[in-house]
Amino acid sequence: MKNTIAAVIISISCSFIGASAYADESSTDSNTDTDLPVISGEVRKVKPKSGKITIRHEEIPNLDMPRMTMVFRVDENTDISQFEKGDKVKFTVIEKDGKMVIVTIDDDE
Ligand SMILES: [Cu+2]
Repeated sequence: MKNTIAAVIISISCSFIGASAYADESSTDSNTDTDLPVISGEVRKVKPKSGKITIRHEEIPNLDMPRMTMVFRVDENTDISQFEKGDKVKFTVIEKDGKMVIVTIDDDE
């Protein structure tokens, strides 16, 4: 739960700063059961059998990560076989046991 506390502190400090880059994301606490920011990215490589997908991603505010290309994990319930190199995607991601695990991923249409 330390991450939750940190996230709350970050959003509080952002609202004090006012015109921050995260202002839009922090206002999306609507009717979803999670307030994870949705990240845009482009697929570089997919390994469906091992549950790994390489994405060139934009900034990830909840992981305090700048834009980069990296490998993400998906759990066994997430089918990534539909994706291929060059696909534009939108996804949410958490850190779990030191690994970046995708929670949701969809085509960016
Ligand atoms: Cu990254």
